Amino acid sequence: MQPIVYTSFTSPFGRSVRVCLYERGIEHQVIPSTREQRRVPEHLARHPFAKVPVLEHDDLSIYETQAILRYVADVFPGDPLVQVSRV
Ligand SMILES: N[C@@H](CCC(=O)N[C@@H](CS)C(=O)NCC(=O)O)C(=O)O
Repeated sequence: MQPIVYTSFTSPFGRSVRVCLYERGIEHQVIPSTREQRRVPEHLARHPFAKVPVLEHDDLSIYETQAILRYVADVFPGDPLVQVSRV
């Protein structure tokens, strides 16, 4: 199943998720979420703090950007998304 990203188009957190999916070459569906839509029970079941982004993939639903980015990096193979340089 194609991942689904619930986000708002102005969200820098949502953009991070989309950039990582893009870097991995993963097609995904974006569902824009307004402030009002984030407060309905369906969204609160996805994100208890009524925020975005949320990633749904297969039977998994993940919130918190760092957790989503780690999931994307782990599940979709590719080059490292983070490079640590030591000087
Ligand atoms: N700690 C969260 C922060 C997410 C967050 O603050 N998202 C903002 C959009 S950039 C949001 O949903 N704000 C809506 C609100 O607070 O009503 C994460 O890292 O994903």
